[in-house]
Amino acid sequence: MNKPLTENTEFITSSLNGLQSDPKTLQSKWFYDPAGSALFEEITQLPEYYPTRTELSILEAEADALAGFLRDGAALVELGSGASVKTRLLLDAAPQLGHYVPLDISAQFLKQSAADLARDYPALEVQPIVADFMRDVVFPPALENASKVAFFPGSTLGNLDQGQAVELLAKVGAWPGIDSFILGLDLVKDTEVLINAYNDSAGVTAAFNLNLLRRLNREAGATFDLVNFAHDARWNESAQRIEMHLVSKRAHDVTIGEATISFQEGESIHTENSHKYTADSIRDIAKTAGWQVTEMLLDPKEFFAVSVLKR
Ligand code: AVJ
Repeated sequence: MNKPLTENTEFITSSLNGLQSDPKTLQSKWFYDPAGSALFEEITQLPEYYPTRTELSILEAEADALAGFLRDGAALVELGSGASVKTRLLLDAAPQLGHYVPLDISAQFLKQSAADLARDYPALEVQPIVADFMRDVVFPPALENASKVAFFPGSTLGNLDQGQAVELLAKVGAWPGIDSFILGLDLVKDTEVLINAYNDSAGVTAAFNLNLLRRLNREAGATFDLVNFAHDARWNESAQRIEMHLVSKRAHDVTIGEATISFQEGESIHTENSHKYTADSIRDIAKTAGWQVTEMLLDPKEFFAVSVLKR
């Protein structure tokens, strides 16, 4: 299979491109190599990182209501592959489902989580599709006509800027047979709560951020010395997002193959945007993309929203 090789080439070219831009950037989608995925799992357990457990509490409390949106024989199509507790909460509440279709760019991850779910839900047709859901998803003929409900938990949509988010929602809205969209999004709240969620006291988020440089050293032969960079989480008020940066502590050079990247003291590499929404801004992007929000399920503190969108 040539997928890992292609992905590696894309990681290196896109990273070189970002590091040669001004301001410097690296794409957050590259956080999730095996080490990064393990660190993210650890993040979801941190006391400061409320999104995962809050969304879970909403899904738990409202699983039956959400299952009501899944028709007999329908396909639940998850953006990103979930062998996760969240997926299982929905599957448990909706025995009438016909298909579970996880979409993921990582064939290996997809295979494992699909196998786990197929074993635990023998009545369900588990049909993973290796696909980048930002591009066009092609469904196999057997799924073409199935009624589809998209599921995008975890506030992962928050990584996209508004234009990209609308584009993705519109793309999903054009899938054949698409009926509803269950969308989990983190909400705007007290700035300190937000920043602490991305700057935990145990330093796990810092390690997660710095792992991008480690990955470039491993996979691209880069010469990043991690002690030269500091993790930084900032609230960007006008863009309503948390930004993660890696800030160079001193002026120095790093090489990646033939390329030399020069850093000034205090210069940052912008590594992630995590957009936070309000009830209004969720309705806005949905409407712009041709959807209507019919349900918005919140936790008591109103930290997180699970919305149900209809065509
Ligand atoms: C997986 C994109 C939802 O933005 O909160 C966690 C990733 N970054 N801590 C988020 C993340 C730093 C996470 N998402």
